[in-house]
Parts: sequence; C-alpha cells; structure tokens
Amino acid sequence: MQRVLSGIQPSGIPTLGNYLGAIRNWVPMQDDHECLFCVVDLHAITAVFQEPEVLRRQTREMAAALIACGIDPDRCTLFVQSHVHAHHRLAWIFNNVVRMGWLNRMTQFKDKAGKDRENVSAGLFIYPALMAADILVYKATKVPVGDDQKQHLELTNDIAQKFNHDYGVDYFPQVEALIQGVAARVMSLRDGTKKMSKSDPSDQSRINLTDDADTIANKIKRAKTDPEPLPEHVSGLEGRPEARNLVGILAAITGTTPEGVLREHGGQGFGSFKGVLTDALVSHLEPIQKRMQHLLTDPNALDLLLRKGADRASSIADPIADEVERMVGFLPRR
Ligand code: AQP
Repeated sequence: MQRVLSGIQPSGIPTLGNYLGAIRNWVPMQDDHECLFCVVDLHAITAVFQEPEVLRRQTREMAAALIACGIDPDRCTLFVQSHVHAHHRLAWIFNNVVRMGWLNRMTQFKDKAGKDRENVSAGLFIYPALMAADILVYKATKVPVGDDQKQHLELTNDIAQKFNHDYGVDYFPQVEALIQGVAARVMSLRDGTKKMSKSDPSDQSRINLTDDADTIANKIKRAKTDPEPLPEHVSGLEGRPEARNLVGILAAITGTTPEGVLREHGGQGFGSFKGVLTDALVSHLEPIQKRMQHLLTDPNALDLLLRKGADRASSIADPIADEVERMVGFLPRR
C-alpha cells in the first residue's frame, strides 16, 4: 500500500479552500492508502506570531475539523507535527541540503514576505525544508495538496535527490503531488486573482468551515463579481476570475463540473446564482460544523486520539531519522 502524507497549519479556522483543495480529497484516500495526516504547528509559527493559548486552541480545533470532515483516526494516523520529534531532526539536516538559491525561488515565500523581506522570520524562508522533512521522514510517496503547494513538492524532490547524491545512497523516494478536483485553487471572495487563505486580514475574503448560515449568506452576497450574467460555456469565464471562482466552488460542493453548473445556471445574473451557492454551502457545511462542535466538548478525548496518532507516527519516523543521522555521520548515542 502506498504511503500518503499531508498536513495543514493550525493558523486559523480551516477555510473552504483548505477543505475543497485538500481535506476533502484526503478522505477517500483512507480506503486504499496508508495515510498520515498532521496538524503542522511547527509551520504555523513561521509567518506570524501566534499567541500560545490561541495556537493550542487552534491545534485542537484543526484536529476536530479534520475528524468532522471525515478523517478517521482509526483508519489513518492523525497527529500533531511537534509531537513527533523526528520532523525537527530531519528538517535540520535538510536545511543543510537545500540551497539558498532554491529557497529564493519559492513563490509562497515571496507572497507571504511581501515587501517586508528583511523583517520576516528565517523559519518562513526555510519552511519548504521542514515540509520536505515532514514527507520524507515517513518516506511517503504521495502528497495530496492544493495547487499552491506544487512548487514546494518539486523542491522536496530536489532535496531528496541531492541528499541521495551527496551521501551516495538511494534512500529517499521521489514524491508525487496529487492535485485534485475542480477546486484545487479556491480564490478569495474579494479578489479572484488571490487565493483564499486562513490568514487573509479580511474575514470577508473567505468562508470559514465554522461560519453559520447568516455569515455565509452575507459573505457570498458581498463576494466580488462582474456586471455580466453567467456565460453558457466555460470558455466564457475567460478573464472573469471571480465568476470562475464561484462557479468552481458550486461545482466542487455539488460534485459536478463547471460545465455542469453553467448548463444549469448559464444566462442567470449573480443575484439568483449567489442564492443557490449559499444554500449549497450551508447544507454541505452544517453537518461538519455539528460534528466539530461535538468533538470540541471533550478536549481530553481529542488529546488522547492525537497522542495515539503521534505514537504511531513516531514508530515509523524515529527509525528513519536514526538511519539518516547515521548516514550523515552523527555518532550514535549508546
Ligand atoms: N485557496 C486554496 N485553494 C485550494 N487549496 C488550498 N489550500 C490552502 N489554501 C487553498 C491547501 O490546504 C492545505 C493546507 O494548507 P496549509 O494550512 O498548510 O497552508 P496554506 O497553503 O498556506 O493555507 P492557508 O489557508 O493560506 O494558510 P495560511 O493563511 O496560514 O498561510 C494545503 O494542501 C494547501 O494546498
């Protein structure tokens, strides 16, 4: 069985983008893959300062959200990244394999650092080496992610290849990015050229998985559009990023395609289309929200599940980190 790894930062409530681009695609993989899913708290402190209490709360909330979306701790390994120390160990080695020039090309760093490059953390810059460690410390070969992570996975393969070359081994496998579905990149509701993000300063830019019906209705109503009615065909979405985004969201949430959505709604104005989209979102998210609320009523049970997951993950990752440290020449502790 192929081993799958993916992670999500507890940097806020998961958005519809995280859900459609990643989490939802993880669920069916549990049937025929050995899956490891982690809440990547080490990554969450790279971009902005996280209040410790808030980070702890958001880590539990993210775990609850994943389970509520269908991630089943009995059928996969669900854990918190910082609980498995092998991630840190391999990341340090990879910091010394990755080249500054490679990291300089990462568009996510450029986007997140913006004009303030001198002031962002070194952690944000070396984030992709930690991500490579997250995957390779399990020798996972498949990584389901949203489209925004494609470049980081290419870098993971560069790191694996250079490590194998430098140490004359054939140890780390190449990994495959699985970028799935019509909503591999969900865009901001305020700007169809920018991806929807948990950390966007504007809450209006995103649907949070915990938004209630009124909030969803309000955000969709205020979502940016253009004055034209919806086209009859997908080709008519060219140059209309906001329309394309809303059509893509409805297609993803109702399990159809943008063509299917336009067959039904082509020619309509955004007023009525937004009503349909709101209803679809509310009815899809409601059961997830209920399950999540229920899980959060018992944080001890949640912590115990995460503890079991971390133990299982460590049992795979620790021997791999030990072996890599031996290859690198670290004297084993006796
Ligand atoms: N807008 C999106 N559309 C599709 N997929 C997305 N993902 C994120 N945003 C979108 C996918 O969600 C998974 C988890 O992402 P993450 O939390 O590890 O980091 P991120 O990509 O940086 O997500 P955010 O929401 O933008 O978080 P912040 O604001 O904290 O940086 C990944 O598979 C990602 O591709």
